[in-house]
Amino acid sequence: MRTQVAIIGAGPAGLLLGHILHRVGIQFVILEQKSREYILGRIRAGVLEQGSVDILHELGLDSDLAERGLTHHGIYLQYEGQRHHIDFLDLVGRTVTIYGQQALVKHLLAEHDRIGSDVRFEVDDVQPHEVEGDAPFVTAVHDGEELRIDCDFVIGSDGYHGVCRPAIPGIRALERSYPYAWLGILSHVPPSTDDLIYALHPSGFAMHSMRSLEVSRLYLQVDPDESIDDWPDDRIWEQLQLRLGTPGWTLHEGAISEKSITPMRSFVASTLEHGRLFLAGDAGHIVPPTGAKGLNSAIADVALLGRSLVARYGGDEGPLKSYSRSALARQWKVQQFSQWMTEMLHVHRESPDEATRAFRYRTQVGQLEYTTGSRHAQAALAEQYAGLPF
Ligand code: FAS
Ligand code: PHB
Repeated sequence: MRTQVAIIGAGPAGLLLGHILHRVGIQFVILEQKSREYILGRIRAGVLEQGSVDILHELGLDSDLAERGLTHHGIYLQYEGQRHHIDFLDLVGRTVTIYGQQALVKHLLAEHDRIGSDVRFEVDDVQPHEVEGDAPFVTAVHDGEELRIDCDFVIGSDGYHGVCRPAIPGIRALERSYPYAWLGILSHVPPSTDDLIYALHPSGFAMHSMRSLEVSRLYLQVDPDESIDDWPDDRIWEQLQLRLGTPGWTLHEGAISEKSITPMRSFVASTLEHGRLFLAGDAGHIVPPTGAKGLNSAIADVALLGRSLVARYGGDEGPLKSYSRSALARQWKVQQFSQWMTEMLHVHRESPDEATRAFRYRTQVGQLEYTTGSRHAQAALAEQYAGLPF
């Protein structure tokens, strides 16, 4: 078959790009290795930047978001038993919206079904070919049938473990890992807070987020090699109560419906392009979730890439030629913010020397005291958390 753009991966990046192309009549196909049920069941991010909300609105894809999203004016930073509100709306005139990635993927896919998009699930052995030339193609196996899809462009929105990044010769990745992980739970109990709480505690980082006014999403810092089997529900709640507790405040507990441990690492590819192949989202970069930037970075890439492809089909090659450089420049600013939030809020146990660990912890308390005491520092956090311009 022939199409104009072959999109590999039906995560938020691939699904959103398909909608951008559809609006201007650019043909595409989306090839996904997992089943429809699998991608609809993935529980991941929970916060949309203002820019992400704006692009969904611009594309007419925000009806569910408008109904179920929760607008938050800021976050709380907590340390040494004190909880401080950072008011984004007051500081930078922007807000964030709590809206689970699972709900976003479900809505984007339902809209593809409604417009009759060609989205294929359980596709195996997807491979891009001849992307250096002007007639690339993709091969794959679907329902036992070998596919060849001739196209103008191949988009690798196939995530960190995808096939597209490795298809770029000589590509390098700058990366780092963190000596801790996040244990996340979903609990069917109304949130005990209005805005998200990020807490530094001597026992470790903890966070109170949410998915709705009925469902709470909470996280605990754990060691990267820990097993979820070592964390029965009562131990999870005991640590959440310890790390999030403040005088006069109650953390309401409930049944835990999902729990998992996610490692924390960062990586950025040296390029997001090779000939007619372009990478977007986790295929090109990942960040630790502390700054709520993973999903939003994928959306930012796709907003830029989508506009660049539309310009290219309109005869202007400029935006597409600068896509990789522009997207990576924005991503490095996101990386430094995510690293800053992560290192400020997690307990660092790497050093065997207790005095070194104590010194590190006190400098983090100093960072938090400066940030919560300075309107300028708060504005810098607000500007980055609510989202840099696309
Ligand atoms: P995705 O990984 O979502 O999608 C890629 C798609 O490509 C997948 O569906 C995959 O099956 C498919 N694919 C891969 N290889 C393929 C192949 N060879 N052929 C066909 N299809 C292929 N971000 C936050 O902001 N906050 C969070 O709290 C947060 N928590 C996370 C927890 C976990 C466990 C993980 C893994 C990520 C988390 N993230 C979080 C980051 C996450 O939200 C990503 O940034 C987001 O999913 C990126 O979207 P995509 O780039 O579309 O990649
Ligand atoms: C979430 O709700 O899953 C969430 C929110 C903010 C973060 C990370 C995760 O920084």
